[in-house]
Amino acid sequence: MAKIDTLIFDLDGVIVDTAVFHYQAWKKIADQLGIPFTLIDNERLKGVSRVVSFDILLSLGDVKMTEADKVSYREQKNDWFVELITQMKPEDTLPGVREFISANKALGRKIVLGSASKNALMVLGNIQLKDAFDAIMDGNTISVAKPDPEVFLKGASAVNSDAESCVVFEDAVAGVQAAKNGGMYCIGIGEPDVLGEADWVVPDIGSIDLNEFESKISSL
Ligand code: B16
Ligand code: MG
Repeated sequence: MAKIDTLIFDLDGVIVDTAVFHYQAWKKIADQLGIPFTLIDNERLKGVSRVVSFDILLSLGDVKMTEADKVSYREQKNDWFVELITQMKPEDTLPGVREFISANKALGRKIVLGSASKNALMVLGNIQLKDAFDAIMDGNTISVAKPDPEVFLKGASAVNSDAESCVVFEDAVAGVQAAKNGGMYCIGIGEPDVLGEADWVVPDIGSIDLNEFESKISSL
């Protein structure tokens, strides 16, 4: 039995609702390129890096382009995304997240970020939550995209924890797979029919009952 001492949070779709901003920015690129792109297609882009996201988008329309053109489309998408996140405020933190983090910090647990985003620090700065984290792993500190477990394993090791002592909170299929590939207990944030590989699926952090959470993790 492992004692859970570390909680690793994904950012987009778990702490803040920036998943919708990613979708809006990619949708503009898709429209420019004449690629059909729906919210269902967007599930495949969640949690994966910007480079992989654009390759998936291009594959949806069977569009090919040079590497130089890819770079400029990715930059354009990021400019639109950054425009949206610069407006973010502490009130944009998803309901219950601050309280859940505080309650777990009070129990002595380490709080870690495990995000694929290169914009994670900007988002955490804008919502004024950066100081709550004992370690931050993001798109600038990792080399392989989810579903590879690198981001979570590096996060665990940054706070001297190991995989069996961590719980990961993830909203993306690729992120749930990354947590499971790393040997970690994973709480899916979203729909059970999308995140079926997670150990427990809840609609959002705010709906997690603390007693139920303690009872689940104490039996691991
Ligand atoms: P950026 P997460 C991920 O963040 C997003 O879910 C994914 O849609 C995005 O492509 C990726 O970050 C890269 O983001 O373009 O800002 O570097 O969910 O892992 O926190
Ligand atoms: Mg996410």
